[in-house]
Amino acid sequence: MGSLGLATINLPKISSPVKKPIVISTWDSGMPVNAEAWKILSNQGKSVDAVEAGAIYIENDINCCVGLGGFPDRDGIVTLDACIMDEKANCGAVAGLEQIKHPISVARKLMETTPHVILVGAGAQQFALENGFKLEEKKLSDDASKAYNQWLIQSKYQPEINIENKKQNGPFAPNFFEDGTANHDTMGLVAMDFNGDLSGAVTTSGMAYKIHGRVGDSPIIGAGLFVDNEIGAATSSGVGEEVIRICGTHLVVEFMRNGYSPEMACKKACERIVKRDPKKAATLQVGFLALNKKGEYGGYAIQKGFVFSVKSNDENEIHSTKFLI
Ligand code: SD4
Repeated sequence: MGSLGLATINLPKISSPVKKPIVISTWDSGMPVNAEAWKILSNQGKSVDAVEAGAIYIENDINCCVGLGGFPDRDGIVTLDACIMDEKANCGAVAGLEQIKHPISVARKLMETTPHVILVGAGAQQFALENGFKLEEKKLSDDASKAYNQWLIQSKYQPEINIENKKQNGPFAPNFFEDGTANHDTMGLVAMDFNGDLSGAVTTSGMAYKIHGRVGDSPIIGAGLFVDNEIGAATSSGVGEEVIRICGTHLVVEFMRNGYSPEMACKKACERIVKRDPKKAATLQVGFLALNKKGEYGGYAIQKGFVFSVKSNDENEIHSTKFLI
């Protein structure tokens, strides 16, 4: 009984319905990636299958800077990073993988058939070959080769902010400039399926002209990708070293656990990077993208220009994020 002697009525809590299935991915190049993932999600398939399918799609595109069509390191070698994580926190990753077309599927194979989480370099390639993946020719795509030869003239490692977004002729136009500067369209995607289960995948050739052997955030669980099926999932793009320093996507998920919306959680992670070294942060880009268990999503970036793609039953769009600087 209440203080006025009235019976207390337990009103039902009003909450918006969970938006599912849904897939969100980095950059405008995420649109066809989402479409591929959607084929699985819309048929009540599993989110882990959907994110892998999306990553495979973009790894297949030789004109895109993910996968073997990507830009090389400073020694002229394309080395690939990828990871995948499912709703049970199973995860697998490969780093510095050469001459294998689908690093995301090698990562999944590792996740599903071994007790390990990360394989690197020659060991990752050996594992891929032992599991039936084909060794591809050691060759740069025409675009990558032109850009690399141009870059060699100055040989300066200087990641360009948002180069992914500066392409003039559509998502899959050549991703480099006259002077050979280029970054990469890291593809990170997170999805929730019909059951409400979350998964994520990331695939990239990493920062162009990196030191041979350098590993970015993309294949590091908790940096480039994190999934907690109780809370949400997050992925990142941009200068990987900055993301690794703050365990970026794990941090984003923890902020969501503490009640922040996906957008605010991404914002707070960006602030963490800027706070450490504001001067340096002004020269680089990092963007985060997050999805929570309600199907709410959001992103935030250090600089202007980070965009992401969303596909659900009522949306098929590119969104730009807010930014700090
Ligand atoms: C890396 N985070 O290797 C990646 C690069 C990237 O869009 O996201 N480019 O550090």
